[in-house]
Amino acid sequence: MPDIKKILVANRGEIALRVMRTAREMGIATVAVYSEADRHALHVRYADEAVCIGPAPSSESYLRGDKIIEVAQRLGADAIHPGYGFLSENAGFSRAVREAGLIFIGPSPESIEVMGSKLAAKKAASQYNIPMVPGTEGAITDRAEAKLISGEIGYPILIKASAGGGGKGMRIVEKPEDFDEQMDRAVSEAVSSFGDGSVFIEKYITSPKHIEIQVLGDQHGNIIHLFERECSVQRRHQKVVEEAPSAVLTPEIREAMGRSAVEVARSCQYYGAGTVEFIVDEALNFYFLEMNTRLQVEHPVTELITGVDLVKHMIYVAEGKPLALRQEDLAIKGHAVEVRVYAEDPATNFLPDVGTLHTYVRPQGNGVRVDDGFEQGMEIPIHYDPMIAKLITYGQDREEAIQKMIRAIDEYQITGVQTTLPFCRFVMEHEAFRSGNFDTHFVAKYFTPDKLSPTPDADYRQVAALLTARVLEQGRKRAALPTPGEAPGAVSKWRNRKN
Ligand code: MV4
Repeated sequence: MPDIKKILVANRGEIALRVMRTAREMGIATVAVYSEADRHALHVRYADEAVCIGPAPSSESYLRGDKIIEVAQRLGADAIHPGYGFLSENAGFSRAVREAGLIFIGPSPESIEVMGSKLAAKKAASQYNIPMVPGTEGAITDRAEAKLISGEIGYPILIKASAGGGGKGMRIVEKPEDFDEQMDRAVSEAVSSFGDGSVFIEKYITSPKHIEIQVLGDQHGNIIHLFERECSVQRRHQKVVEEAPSAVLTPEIREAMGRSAVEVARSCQYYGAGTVEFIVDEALNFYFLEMNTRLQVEHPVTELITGVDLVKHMIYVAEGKPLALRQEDLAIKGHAVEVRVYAEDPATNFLPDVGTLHTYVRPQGNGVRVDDGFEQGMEIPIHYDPMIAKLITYGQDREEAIQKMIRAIDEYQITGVQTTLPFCRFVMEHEAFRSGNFDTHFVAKYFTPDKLSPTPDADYRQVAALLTARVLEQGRKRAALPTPGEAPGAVSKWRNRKN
């Protein structure tokens, strides 16, 4: 394949800028596409050329693969980078890009398809020696048999939708008596959300950490990993804080997870950048859950601890070049932490708070990286994800990275919208986070809005928060949504290992 000379970035915001910056460093021209809501966006200004592709709703702009391919062809781009979200994990788009004679900077449509189905992914992975949570082998067809298997696995079990994602279509079953009811719910939720009622069963790991491995493959069968990211601090399946490396992995487990992740990638002949997601229990047993076939939001922490520009290598391998990195040359140096700064109000149960950035002053200095797509005076559109920025700090060790993060959060000046910065500061200061002794229940277990340092209009906010919390609580009771959590006072055994 020829070298890429011009890349169209089929995305917006910080990730569009992130990709264009590396393209520019490589002497590659850039094309931005944008919606009517993004006319003044930074990614539009940064690009060498920019084309409006439609109205604000993403279904009429950033999800219009046909229009985007047409623009690429008309402007003579030879490749498309999809970023994350939008069309990034759409096998049909990746196929259409290729059929149009363009390079898709990402994996093959076949890899995307296999990993897009949890059952297909597990089936592919089962051909290799990859640890997986005990459970049913395929989709459940015989309920009596499924109940029997659940008894053998031992309750609690988890029913998962094969087409599910982001925690959607998941049901915990605590005891055999609840099996039928939860199964009915899981199937009907899977049908209504994904149009696919296939579900399977796994043992429910009650207090897991979410640890994922970054992988990178070329089109010649070479696959490497770039160590782990710890992403356990989430709320409602939305990651809030990510870091690399994990505070609890030993070098041996790290290596075993890395090897397993490479095998998962191999099981679908993966090339490009990808992420293999594991859950890790308190005894540090790890289990493969799923694979994300895109560049992830939190990729910068991996870049900081490895010194590798992931987008640059995505471009190389998309050109058909062999991997320019060898596993044995990679090592972890230092520690990186990322927090996601959202235009959401932590005092009102994280309701989106979009509006104009009246003040917007980024933190700076040693060890601070800000990936964002906004400037002071700009408006955050309501049409898209309300993430304002990713704030990433890097230090010689975990303590230093966290101290830099607290300093950077305090330097960050944002007015006009409420942000998750005070919440991120709460996490950074929390004893459980500091010790490494935390799991995916961190936010549910420890966070209430009264834990935030007071802001000038705290009184007003607290009243609003109480009202909102009450309304949401009523809503949750009505919908009888599961609130996965562990027994109050349960003691977790995570230890912050110093490697
Ligand atoms: C699990 C699990 C416990 N046991 N599977 C949530 C989203 C999807 N990626 C998988 N998820 C989980 N699968 C078994 N067998 C707990 C979760 C889970 C979770 C995983 C990672 C990060 C945050 C989470 C929050 C709740 C549940």
